[in-house]
Amino acid sequence: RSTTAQVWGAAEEFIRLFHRETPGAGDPRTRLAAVRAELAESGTYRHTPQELVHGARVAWRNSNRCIGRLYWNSLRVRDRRGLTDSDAIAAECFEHLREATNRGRVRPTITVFAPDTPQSPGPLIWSEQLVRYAGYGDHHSVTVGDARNAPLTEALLRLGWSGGAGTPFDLLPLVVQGVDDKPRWFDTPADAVLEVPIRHPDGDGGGDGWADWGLRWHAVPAISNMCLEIGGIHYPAAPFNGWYMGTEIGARNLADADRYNLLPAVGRRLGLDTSSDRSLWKDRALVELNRAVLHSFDRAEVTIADHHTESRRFLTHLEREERRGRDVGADWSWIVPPISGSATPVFHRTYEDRQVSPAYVHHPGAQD
Ligand code: HEM
Ligand code: NRG
Repeated sequence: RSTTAQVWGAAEEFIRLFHRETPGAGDPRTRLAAVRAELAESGTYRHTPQELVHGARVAWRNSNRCIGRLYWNSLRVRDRRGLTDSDAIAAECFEHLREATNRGRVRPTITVFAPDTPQSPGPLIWSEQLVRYAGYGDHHSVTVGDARNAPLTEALLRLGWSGGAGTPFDLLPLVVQGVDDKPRWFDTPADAVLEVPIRHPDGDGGGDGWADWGLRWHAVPAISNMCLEIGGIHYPAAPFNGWYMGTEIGARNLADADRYNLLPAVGRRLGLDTSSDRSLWKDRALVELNRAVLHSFDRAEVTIADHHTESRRFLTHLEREERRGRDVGADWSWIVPPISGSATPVFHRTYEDRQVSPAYVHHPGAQD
């Protein structure tokens, strides 16, 4: 836990940044005096709604692993700092999903729940994302579903969840731990989650039976296990979302050998020679799987970016920030897309990977 002196140091830096970057916010001195007094009195302080909005946006701007930062200043912020109980938090997470999904026109959104206080830690969302598919089996051999979520699936079964239908795409309940409470699980309402069936644009020319295969993915990636840190205040439950970049699904979630491991099946459907690495069947299967993902989201009219477009936007972001006199940190190994890296402009340069605040940070012990 942070000392009052540490909170004050971070608070002062943030309040100055907020006033520097917010036209009309005026001289920071009055606000700094008020924060100082509140801190001395209570050991914490409350952000104004405007400070919260700017803090959440700047935390996105400071996310070195994120290629999608061009639109950082239009993040929608849902202020739910009054909520500490798991049932109210779960209900607002589901409402977040509905609003962010927006029937396919995905809107970058964050919902901020109660912060840590000197009296007690804030609420915690155990689920890595608001929408996750079950992984059944044990850690070593997951037989059905998303192996990444096998630990969460097991935790849910221990908490009394009776399991899903046993398909590869069973929606897991959301696990929330309210303030002064144990973790509880909440079934995800069907109307809160939009999913996209995966088809290939060439129909059977892209290999037999994509339609009958039953592949799907959810429309909205909403990370729910990172802590939002603004000016020394920690918001441990602050789920946020943007839209997907196609490669996240087509080159990682469905393709990684320790996730859905679909490349061999795609290769066979395409009639490729899967007996030799040198036929580049994996590379060809990756391209076709990624074409299928982009095509399917387009067909369903759900927002998704391709990696070429999102890479160009990121360079625009770098230029724009530079013109504003701000350095942009970035982590090359996360920014460069997992396929065709060298065909995108983000590959051909280096970045400074400095950590600055406000920030989204992983809770200790959480998956990265
Ligand atoms: C990471 C794209 C919106 C914060 C990433 C990654 C991609 C990405 C491709 C790497 C993910 C991976 O390799 O697993 C996008 C796109 C967005 C978007 C296309 C569309 C608007 C946002 C928003 C926030 C955000 C709204 C926060 C407000 C982050 C953070 C990470 C990240 C913190 C690192 C996650 C980690 O460490 O596991 N983003 N993003 N992004 N993004 Fe974004
Ligand atoms: N790769 C993960 C999601 C990580 C964040 N990606 C975003 N974030 N696009 C996956 O589910 O595939 N976002 O806030 O839009």
